[in-house]
Amino acid sequence: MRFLNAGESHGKCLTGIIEGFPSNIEINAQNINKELERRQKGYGRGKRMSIEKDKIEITSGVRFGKTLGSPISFTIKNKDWENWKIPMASQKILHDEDIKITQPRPGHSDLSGIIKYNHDDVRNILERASARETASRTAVGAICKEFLREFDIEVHNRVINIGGIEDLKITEKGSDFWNKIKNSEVSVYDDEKESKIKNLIDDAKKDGDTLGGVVEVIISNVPIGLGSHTFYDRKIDGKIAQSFMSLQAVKGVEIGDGFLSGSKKGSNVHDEIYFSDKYYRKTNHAGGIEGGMTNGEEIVVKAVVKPIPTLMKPLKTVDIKTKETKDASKERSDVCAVPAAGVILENIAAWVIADEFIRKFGGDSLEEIKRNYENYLSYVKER
Ligand code: EPS
Repeated sequence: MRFLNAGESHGKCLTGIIEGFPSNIEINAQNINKELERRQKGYGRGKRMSIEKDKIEITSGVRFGKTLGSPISFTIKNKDWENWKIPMASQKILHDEDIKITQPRPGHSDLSGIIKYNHDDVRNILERASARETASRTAVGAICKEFLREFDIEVHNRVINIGGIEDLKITEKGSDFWNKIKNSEVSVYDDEKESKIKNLIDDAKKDGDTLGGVVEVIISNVPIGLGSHTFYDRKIDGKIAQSFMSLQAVKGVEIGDGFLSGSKKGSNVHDEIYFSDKYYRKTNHAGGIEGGMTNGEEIVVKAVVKPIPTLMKPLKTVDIKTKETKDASKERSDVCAVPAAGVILENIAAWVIADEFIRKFGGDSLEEIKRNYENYLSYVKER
């Protein structure tokens, strides 16, 4: 499978096309809209989120609620477009030259982008660099979740750190675990931590500052053998890392114990193998992946999200026109988007797993993939 997306943050709409998606998968637009809504939430988001009410409009590839096997295309309208018709017009129209942004923000794509693409207005870069683009990636992932549900594969996320306040407590994941996290305004389990984090976000807002954090994505019920040890671009951990790193603001990804493994001995890092009806491990330091392949345990991936580079109390920069030292430009923005990043990464993970699943169990229709999958499961049972 592959997908393409397009759209500027304040343009008319976001667009996505998925190619290679199998036929006969039930697609419920309400489920996709729920994911889009989750992405918009989270304490610390800015005023833009009160303007947008993201909804998917499927424009091809689905008929009577089921995929056809043809390319699936969709749009998500930007409601804010009404306010940006002139400054973001695609036609050559008379406009105020003073709207140009010339003070690139440290930590943003602004400066490298205008040099690389030879622009004199930072807006020509920031519009596409904006995390608005992630609405379409979330929709793609949500469509993949409709597929993964057929195979009981679940993807969840939780926030384990915002601005240094951690919610890492190892909790027995009871039946309410993920619901509680979904209902938290900052996607944490612990209520006390939630209020501490919200206070921290309020303080950062007052100070004109921003906050980052760490998100954990967990994928369960994945079969043994997605990915491969044989080649660099077939390793599933490599694919997960690439796709996670491609999310705006992500500066690091780890699988399982990740960076912590560097300070431990092998005997404390590797998960011993047992057998009782099937192979299993009592620990999961590997985060469900060994040698570039899934090993049947839960896949556990963490990503660190840096604080948003748009500061209301701006850092110093250089004006690209005058070369004078100035304050960086200020755009309306969020104070903290870590909970939103968690939802996006969850859906990005759904894309990677669905893509690998379809690669391994091949087939053009859901029925064909199911046959192949069940056949593989009975083979694995015999081993
Ligand atoms: C963003 C800046 C803000 C965020 C935006 C990402 O937008 P605006 O400048 O319009 O206020 O709200 O996120 C979204 C629009 C979204 O849908 O997530 C940025 O600079 O990346």
